[in-house]
Amino acid sequence: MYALLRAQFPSDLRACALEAVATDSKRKPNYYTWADLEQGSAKIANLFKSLKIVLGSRVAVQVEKSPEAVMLYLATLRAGLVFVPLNSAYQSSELDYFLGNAKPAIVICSPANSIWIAPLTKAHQVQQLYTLGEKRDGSLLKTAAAFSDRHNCVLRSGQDLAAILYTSGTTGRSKGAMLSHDNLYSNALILKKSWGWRKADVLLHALPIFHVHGLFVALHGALLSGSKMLWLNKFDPTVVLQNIERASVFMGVPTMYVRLLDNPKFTSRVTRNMRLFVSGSAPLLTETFKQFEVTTGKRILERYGMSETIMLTSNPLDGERIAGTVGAALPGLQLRVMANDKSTQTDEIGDIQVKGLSVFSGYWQMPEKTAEEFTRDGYFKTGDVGKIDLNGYVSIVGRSKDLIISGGFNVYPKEIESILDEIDGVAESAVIGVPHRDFGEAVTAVVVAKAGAKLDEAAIIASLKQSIANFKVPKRIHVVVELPRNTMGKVQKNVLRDQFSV
Ligand code: MCA
Ligand code: AMP
Repeated sequence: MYALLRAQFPSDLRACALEAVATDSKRKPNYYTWADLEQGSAKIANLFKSLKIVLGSRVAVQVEKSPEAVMLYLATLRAGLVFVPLNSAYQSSELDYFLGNAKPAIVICSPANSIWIAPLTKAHQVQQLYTLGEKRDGSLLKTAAAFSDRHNCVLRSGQDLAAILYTSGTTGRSKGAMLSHDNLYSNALILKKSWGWRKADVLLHALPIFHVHGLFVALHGALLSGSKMLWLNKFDPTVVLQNIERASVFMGVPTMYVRLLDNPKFTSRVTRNMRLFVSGSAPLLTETFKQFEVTTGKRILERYGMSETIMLTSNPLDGERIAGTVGAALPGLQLRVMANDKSTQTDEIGDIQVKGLSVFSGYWQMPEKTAEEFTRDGYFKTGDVGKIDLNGYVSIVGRSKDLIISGGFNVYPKEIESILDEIDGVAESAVIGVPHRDFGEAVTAVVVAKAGAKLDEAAIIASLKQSIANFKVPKRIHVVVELPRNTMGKVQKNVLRDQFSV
């Protein structure tokens, strides 16, 4: 993958590849040339090579977003190792699971977290732990500095693993989606063509880089086109607005668009140089799509994808972008909607299944789970429910998986329910997503107290914040006498959603 990206770098490596925009107005931007990316990643790749670990070993990375984190990603590919990005919000029990499952040879964490991650790496017999901070601090860069800035990319086959992306599971256990170099490259190439990427583009990159959206869709697009990036370590509408006039492409989750539209300075004037706004990871409300068009005179291009498949469908670059749809299947991908074991008719609702070049090979170390998620004829069951119209546009109308998407992050109710059920005084719980103006859906818990026990919402929320990533913590906890159940004894989450949606 690295060699293919590298082949598209501009011939003049002294050109600016990435401008790290200062989020603090007193600080100056930092400029990184293409040569900086090449040489910085070479040093880290040479450091990894010196460790003499087996090709295909995992490199688990939980760091804050920074240009050096991009070099670390590129270095992992160059060294023939497998990149395992982890959400920077994950806490100790979550990391313990990922390290136990991925069994990485190398872990890189932020300097601040090393105090609690170091004992975990010991427990999981991780060979090497390095730290990498947002300000070029930490042991990784210090150690890599002694190595050569030239490195011959280790050749891997297209089927070899390039990355494992953890995605939550319906049973509460996260599953590692295994993505090969071919999966990554084929999708990047298709998106480059479909979205008309060109060298003159400037990508305003404000997404996190521990997920498919920011790491593959956005970053690969720019690297594969030799396009410059304006790099924001965090999404901040004010900083986006200060820089948007210098950009031509922006990618975001719907929450980011809602927040931009809330800012009176977001106008057709500041967005006049932009040629492409892409939205994905969660449903974009028709209302947001329309308000965006009224405000900027431009239509957001909505697309649909998954960690297991990278991008599957896209509204067209040229042609009608239709609100409430995610566009047609991308070239190289077969998408069908199934009901009662048959392909549906036009506009008939059913389960979305996909097959194609970017579809993963399975879940890391979970052959049974993998077998369950593929049909006999090799289609992956997405767990999304949708329909296809006469023109081939796909609409997602729901999910067959019990999943909440909050601000573009996935939360599986089962995981939160298991944690709530362990709390003193909780007899049982149900976790649902309710509509939320900012996050699209808000994680909400409904709990039943044990006889005689008193439950305190604020205390439960505070204790959850100590143990799980913040975005998973319910925004509200409602205490009820009993949970509504159907005749089979199953909790009726739809009843709870109606009751607790405000
Ligand atoms: C932050 N908080 C959240 C979320 N993010 N709560 C619920 N859902 C969230 N997504 C918490 C914070 O910890 C804080 O809690 C409070 O909410 C307010 O935080 P705020 O400062 O407003 O949040 P933020 O730091 O500005 O983050 C919002 C965000 C972020 C920028 C929208 O959530 C984000 O970067 N989302 C993008 C996710 C993404 O890249 N998804 C792609 C997945 P407290 O007040 O208690 O401290 S890839 C994928 O899905 C597929 C492949 C695809 O199709 O792309
Ligand atoms: P992840 O597990 O983080 O890769 O999330 C993938 C899921 O995000 C998909 O299965 C969909 O449910 C959802 N998703 C991604 N893009 C869209 C979109 N444009 N509209 C609706 N849902 C989406």
